[in-house]
Amino acid sequence: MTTATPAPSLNKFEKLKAEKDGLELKSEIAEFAPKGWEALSEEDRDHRLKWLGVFFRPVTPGKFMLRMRIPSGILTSGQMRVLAETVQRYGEDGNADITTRQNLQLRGIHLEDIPDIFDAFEQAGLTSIQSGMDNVRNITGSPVAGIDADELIDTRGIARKVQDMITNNGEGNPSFSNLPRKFNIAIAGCRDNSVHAEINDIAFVPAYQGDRLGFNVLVGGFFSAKRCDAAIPLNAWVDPRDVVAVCEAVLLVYRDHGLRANRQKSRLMWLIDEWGLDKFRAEVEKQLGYSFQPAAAKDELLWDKRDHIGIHAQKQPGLNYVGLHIPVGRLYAPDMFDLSRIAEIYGSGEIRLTVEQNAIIPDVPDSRIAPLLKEPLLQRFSINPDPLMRGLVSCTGAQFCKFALVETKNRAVAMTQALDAELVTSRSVRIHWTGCPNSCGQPQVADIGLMGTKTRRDGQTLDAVDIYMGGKVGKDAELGTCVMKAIVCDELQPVLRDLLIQHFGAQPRAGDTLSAGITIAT
Ligand code: SRM
Ligand code: SF4
Repeated sequence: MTTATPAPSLNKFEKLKAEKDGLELKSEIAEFAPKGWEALSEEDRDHRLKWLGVFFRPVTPGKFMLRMRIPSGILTSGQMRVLAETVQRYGEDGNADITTRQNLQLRGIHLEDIPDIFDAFEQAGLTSIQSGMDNVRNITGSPVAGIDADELIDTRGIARKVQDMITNNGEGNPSFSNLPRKFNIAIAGCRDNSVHAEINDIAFVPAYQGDRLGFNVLVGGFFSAKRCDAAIPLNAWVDPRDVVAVCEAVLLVYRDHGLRANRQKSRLMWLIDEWGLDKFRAEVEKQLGYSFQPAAAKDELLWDKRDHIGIHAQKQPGLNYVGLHIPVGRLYAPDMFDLSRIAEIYGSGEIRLTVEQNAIIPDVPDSRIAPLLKEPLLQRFSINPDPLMRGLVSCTGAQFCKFALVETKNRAVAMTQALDAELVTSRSVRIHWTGCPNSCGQPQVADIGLMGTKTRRDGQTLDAVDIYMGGKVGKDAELGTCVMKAIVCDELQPVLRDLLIQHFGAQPRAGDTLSAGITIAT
């Protein structure tokens, strides 16, 4: 396959990629790692290493982050143990975070240890290859694929094959290492759109064509600081066996024709805008070598989104999956060892991750539920969290991310605990925090989304958030919009309290009174 032709006016990143493919660092790492991070060129340190999934963190220089690839968020207890050992042995002040793409990021890693860590990953069937910069991100799929009693299509194998195609079975694939920008793929096999199909560059959602079950294809969904758009129908129906080929064709069209001059206008939707959907579709068909069948008239996303927390009967009689709430996805090495142990003792040795940054233990026999519930880990990783904590999601924020305008994870947990303590809420409310307009914490899909910003008052710069509302997930998903600007973080809790009371049926606990009301149009 040929590689992309760079656009005539090359921006900094196009130049960087044209000068040297980030994947080349793979064969060089054994040589440069022992010299330490200070010896690296700025381009390799800050950017090219991300082709190997190794992220320099300017907030904690010398302590790198490793972003894995875990298709559908499914890993074995053995793999989780290798990741736990990595954090324990090599992570200085290390931890791992479950991400909003059903993935894991490990922290506190020194460059010198990366070759040994990669050897351990290879032996365990793990990879972090091509997980950052202008590459395809973790492939998301239903977290209960293969075990959901109401599943339509088991998407596990498809997601894995898509990853293998993109990464050349984890070896690294120069065919897809120079995309115009990042690229997100989601594959939904269940009725509840558990992958947020609407916010991916390509998404496959289940749909019947006559009596044949396959997928309708959506394209162009994305969030960026400048623009956010839900994916639009490509008017194509795809047999499950053709998903890999369709992903490959779309990626090749995007690679070879995607806009590269301005990185703020490089995501797939910008190409679709420029060409129009009909031309885009025709180019993908040309690449595929056949015409798409038109989309099925309706898709099968008929349910509200589930969060998978709690105990749920599987399609396999006598077995259950148990969803554990992991507050804002934060794990430490002992937690990871414990999850591995629990998955082996009570389940089949498998662990699954969700886009809500939680974990699922599948295949727990009815008879093993009671002893599992007595495990000390379940005191912290509850199967029945408080209603507001249950729907909490947060991006990394200022603790590790240089783009962050505010601290997110710790603040999110503290404020949510306080709100759960002062309010009685009969339903879970999905509150998503994101530290900056890049929207990694997906505030636009939330009931209440909080996007970090700064505001000036009395000559001081203060941490603040813009508030989003109206995000609808599951069937008929819609993106939320900004309803309030620059609420100072120190004054946010009463504002959230009022929103929860006015819009989500929360009640003050006995003895509390309503604070001065805030009214907003949503
Ligand atoms: Fe993100 C960049 C973290 C999901 C949109 N994102 C970053 C970086 C790499 C910036 C950096 O170098 O510091 C962040 C790393 C911080 C760190 O140390 O953890 C980062 N993004 C994350 C994660 C970890 C948030 C989380 O806590 O879960 C998620 C990792 C997913 C994964 O496993 O691969 C993450 N990022 C997302 C999502 C949500 C999604 O995919 O559903 C989005 C919005 C959807 C989208 O991309 O269309 C998202 N991240 C961005 C953007 C804006 C992209 C754009 O087109 O402008 C950036 C900045 C960029 O790429 O220039 C960004
Ligand atoms: Fe960092 Fe901003 Fe993404 Fe949060 S939203 S992880 S602060 S880039």
